[in-house]
Amino acid sequence: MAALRLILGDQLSDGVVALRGADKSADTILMAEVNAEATYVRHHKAKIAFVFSAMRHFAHRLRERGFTVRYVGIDANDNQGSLKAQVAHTLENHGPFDRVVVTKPGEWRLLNDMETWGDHLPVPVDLLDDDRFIATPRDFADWAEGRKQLRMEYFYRDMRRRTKLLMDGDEPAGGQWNFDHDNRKPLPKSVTPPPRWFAEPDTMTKAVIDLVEERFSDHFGDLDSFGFAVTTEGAEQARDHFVDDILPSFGDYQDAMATNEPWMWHSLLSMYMNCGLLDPLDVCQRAEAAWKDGRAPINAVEGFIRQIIGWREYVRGLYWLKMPDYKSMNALAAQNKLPGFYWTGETDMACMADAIGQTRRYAYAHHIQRLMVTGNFALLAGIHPGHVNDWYMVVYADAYEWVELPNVTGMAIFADGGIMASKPYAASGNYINKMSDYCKGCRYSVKARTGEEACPFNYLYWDFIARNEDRLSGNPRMGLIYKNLAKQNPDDVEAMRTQAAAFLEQIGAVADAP
Ligand code: FAD
Ligand code: DLZ
Ligand code: SF4
Repeated sequence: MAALRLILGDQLSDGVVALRGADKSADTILMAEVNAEATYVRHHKAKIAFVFSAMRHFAHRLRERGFTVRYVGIDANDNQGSLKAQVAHTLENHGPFDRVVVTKPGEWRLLNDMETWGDHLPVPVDLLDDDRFIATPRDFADWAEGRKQLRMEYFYRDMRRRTKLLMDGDEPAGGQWNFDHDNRKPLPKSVTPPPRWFAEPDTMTKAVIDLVEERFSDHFGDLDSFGFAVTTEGAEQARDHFVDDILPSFGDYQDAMATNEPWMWHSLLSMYMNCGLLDPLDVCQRAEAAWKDGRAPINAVEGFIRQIIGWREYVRGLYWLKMPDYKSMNALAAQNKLPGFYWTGETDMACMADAIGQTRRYAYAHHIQRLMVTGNFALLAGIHPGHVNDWYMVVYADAYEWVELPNVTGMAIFADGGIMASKPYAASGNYINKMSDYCKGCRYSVKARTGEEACPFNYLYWDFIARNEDRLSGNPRMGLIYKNLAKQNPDDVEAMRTQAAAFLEQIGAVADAP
């Protein structure tokens, strides 16, 4: 008998488990562009175009490999609007099939839904574990068991041992696990980020761009600069460009930001790894080979590999360990609304305008912009985690809840109360000034803490520290900050808090009265 094998938009890997063991002469592969997935959050137009075009190219690739593929476009007459309805419709009209085979989805909401499909469909549903990660959710749970703190650094060391990446026997290559102290440099004036490779949209991608522009015209973001690769070969070209031309300086300026420089030395590979076009372990092995051949220094290669086998694996493990409760955590009782400029980019804060502007244009911002600019602002302004998570899910081409949620709720806004980070990543304008040139072109003064010219990050920072004193002063890593607060003139603190309240009111962030 024949199986119906469903492949989702982020399962575009040749070796994905649902394809393994398929009988090409009998089975059918189902891929469907459905409204439910395109609008459960109102994804950036470029994300929808990227996923749809990559799905269409992958379907073509599967046909070339000899599979029978039923591809349902978003405008197809028989499009049922959701994955479950599309599967039911296919079983009824294009069978007979004796079972449905699916790789477990990356998001809890969809797995939870799929677990009930078998109760409603006429055939059983085989939900297979996604093995495109190094650690399984079980591995992570075992690692987490009995630990008081789930610090990424220790998990990462286990992943190094397991993958044997950058290992010299049992010891870390180069004598250290982590070379981060070499990786915190601001960008010197004399150094310019290198030009980057982008894909030229082919006919199929252009058609998808037109379709998305028309059908999802009210979604956030622009499509004019669309340059994502949408095939395995294209993603491999992006990977090789990164490893050959960019990786050697990846570490040096990893935390740096610069006006109108969206890419710096970042890899721009997350969207390809997250949708399955690139294999993360293979990417890491190629980076390691560059170090072994003397093409890239250890601080760059270790820093890069840590992001993938460390952070990427860690956040996925944490997500599956803590969901579904993780999504409703709000440890700092943040209640405010997301200001409108998160959507328009229209604000006098030069750092926010730059990060949001490039997010609209490219569906991309690098880590420090996400964490220390837009994330930090949301933390300081006390914006409700639901609003912050929605925004991050909407705006980035690489956003899937398994990776977005821990990064926002855990890392950026401390809404999990310290499960992920040992203290909030709260910072005044001083940090942004140190790591970027934004403040030079800003109408606010980063040196001023109160008054018309004062940088909002400054008074919002002290308001955040003061209003969370009961929650955070017991945290040993916050001790110095609270000592500093105690030393300040109470009138100065009060003035900053008053200005913070007025500013939040002015930008429309203050929560409506219950
Ligand atoms: P690089 O800087 O080149 O890093 C290399 C790779 O390491 C990335 O491609 C990514 O796969 C991985 N990586 C690096 N940092 C992280 C991290 N903290 N968590 C998981 N993987 C990491 N990443 C997403 O893939 N999707 C998201 O929705 C997402 N949302 C984020 C939201 C916030 C508030 C923050 C602070 C971070 C978020 N990240 C997210 C993590 C990180 O910012 C992006 O992975 C990175 O910016 C992608 O760009 P890049 O490929 O150029 O990364
Ligand atoms: C992100 C996305 C979008 C925009 N559209 C589709 C789609 O139409 N069909 C599909 O199969 N997958 C899509 N995806 C990816 C899914 O949302 C993703 O598989 C789940 O969120 C689980 O990670
Ligand atoms: Fe951002 Fe403040 Fe610097 Fe302006 S002065 S760019 S608001 S940190």
